[in-house]
Amino acid sequence: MQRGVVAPDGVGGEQITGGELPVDQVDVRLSLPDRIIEQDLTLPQMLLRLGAPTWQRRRRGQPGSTALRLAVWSATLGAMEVHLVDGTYELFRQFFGQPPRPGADGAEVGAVRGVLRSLVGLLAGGATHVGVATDHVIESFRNDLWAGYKTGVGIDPRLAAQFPLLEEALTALGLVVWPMVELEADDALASAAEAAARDPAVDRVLLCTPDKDLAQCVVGTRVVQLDRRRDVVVDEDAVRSRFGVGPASIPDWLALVGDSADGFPGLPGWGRRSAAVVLGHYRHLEAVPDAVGEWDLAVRRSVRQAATLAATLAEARPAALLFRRLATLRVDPHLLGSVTELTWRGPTGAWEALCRRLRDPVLAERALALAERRQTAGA
Ligand SMILES: [Mn+2]
Repeated sequence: MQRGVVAPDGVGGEQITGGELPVDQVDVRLSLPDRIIEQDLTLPQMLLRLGAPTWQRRRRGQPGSTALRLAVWSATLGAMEVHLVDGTYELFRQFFGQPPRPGADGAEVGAVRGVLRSLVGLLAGGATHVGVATDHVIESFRNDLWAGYKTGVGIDPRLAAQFPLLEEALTALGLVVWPMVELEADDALASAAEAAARDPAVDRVLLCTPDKDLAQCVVGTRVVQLDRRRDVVVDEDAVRSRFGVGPASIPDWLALVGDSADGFPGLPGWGRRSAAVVLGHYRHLEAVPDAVGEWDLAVRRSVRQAATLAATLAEARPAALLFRRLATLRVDPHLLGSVTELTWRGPTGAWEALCRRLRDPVLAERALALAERRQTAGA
């Protein structure tokens, strides 16, 4: 695997490892892949497209951050990344973010078109291995475990009707799609992430969703979450600073705090902070003693109403364990065999007809041209 090298002016091929280095002293042309040069981007835009992990808004303007980003980026260049996209989230996001738009047959297609445009943008930005998970039906095995778990009831019919079209459209674009029925899209993302991370050729797995459920799948800087809307990468350190616990404790944390989006309440009185302090120490629910007198002294002192919380947990333990089961993503070892299955090789023969249904010839052309450029570059 070829690694990129960033060369400061006049010092050919030298790797930057730190220190201050103004952007205008770096000859980035030396090591950029063609796909990035073609687009005539500024350096920050290139870094963003290449997915340099530290390129986050909150770092902007920090002293030394340019050199740091360059060093990280040079390590990332040429690296193999796998993008696992939450199709359900993308469809909701586009539905509420795009004006309505009828397709050729009069049916609403605005959200599907928005997702396709967004994903063609992801490919144009350099993504090579992509899989998309959707909730073919919103209901899953979790609805049998808890009556209040989220269902498809109340979803705008103009949104619900676009799910089958989305799956068809993504397939036509040439992407791998996992339409989930018994398990949810979240479970598919967890399954694919685990399979991809096992492959030593993979440098980084990006779970493209801001959903906090997926924080349990984050591993170091190798399996991370990417919030595409805000351009924020969440690695294991970021999970810890956001939730106060590591990825392994996220299902326990969600069980105590609850998840209104998924439809379970958590335990009364327990909040983000108390869950973080208690699970930060004990990691899992089973390890938290029933009697507050047996709690670690520092933990007892740093949560308010410790006695009440301990009593609530002692009494509602079966419910807490059930909620944790709901919050725990289920890995299907057969979902993804090899990451090479996820290589994007361009649209299928159904693509142009599909874009005619969406009344979007520009999108059709963009994906076809991109595929052609890839083929030329790879030949
Ligand atoms: Mn979720």
